[in-house]
Amino acid sequence: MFQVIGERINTSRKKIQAAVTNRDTDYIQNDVKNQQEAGADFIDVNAGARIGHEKEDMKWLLDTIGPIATVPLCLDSPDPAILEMAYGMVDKPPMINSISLEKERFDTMMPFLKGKECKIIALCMDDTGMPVSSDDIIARAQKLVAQLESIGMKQDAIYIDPLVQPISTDSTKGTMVLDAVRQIKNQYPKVHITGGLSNISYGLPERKIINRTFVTLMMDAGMDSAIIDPLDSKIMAAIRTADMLLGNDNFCMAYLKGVRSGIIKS
Ligand code: THG
Repeated sequence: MFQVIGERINTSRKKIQAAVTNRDTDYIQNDVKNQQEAGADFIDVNAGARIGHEKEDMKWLLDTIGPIATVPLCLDSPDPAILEMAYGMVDKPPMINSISLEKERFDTMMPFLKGKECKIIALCMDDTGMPVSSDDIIARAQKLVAQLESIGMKQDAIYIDPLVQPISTDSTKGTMVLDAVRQIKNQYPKVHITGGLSNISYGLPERKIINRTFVTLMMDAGMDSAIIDPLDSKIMAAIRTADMLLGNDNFCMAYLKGVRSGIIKS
């Protein structure tokens, strides 16, 4: 089944930033409960937006969310020191978001990850920047999988993020990532494919219809997880329906349950 990483606890979102600044425990706990009830399999926690406050904000968020979290957390920071601190504060094995091929981040993250019980999101990013072709995405994914396997990580603990790029400036950016995902999934059936989707629609109007059409195409290519807002009922319904149509929902049980509970509506 498709795995939803709930993206809402992110200080780049205005209301979350205000709640974090004011140390509003109820607001944060309610938001997490809502995401869990809507079907989030992981809760992403990103405290990066208040410059100079990431460490104390991340600490406070984890202290606040820990007691009510029923699902594992997805610890989201580009800073290995923040990830290391956060890893020490969770009671369920987390997802770590992220490692990349950028030398500094890679060289710090690898020894830290060795022997840890966790899942890892691996970004197809290196010191030259974003990937420029399907083959480039695939080559980066291959490097990441090989390196992570070399420190004992199992393929099904690895979540490759191919890095979605805007279609508004280059009409090939959709097929570039779709083709790459298809080939990565073909080569490594146990490796997961995840990522944010909203970059695809950057610069265009009515972004949500683009994002939710794109996620179903990505699912056909092999994406089996995404970082999304689980309270967006339209994208959730599209994901549940696509999962059923792709054969990942025995006897359509999850679909039928979703319809009965009102989560899935046309
Ligand atoms: N890959 C990985 N991790 C990621 C991303 C990714 N983490 C961060 C981000 N991208 C995914 N998370 C979010 C969280 C919130 C929003 C978008 C992505 C969001 N954005 C509103 C907007 O853009 O309109 C802001 C609205 C507001 O201010 O409230 O909500 O790609 N591995």
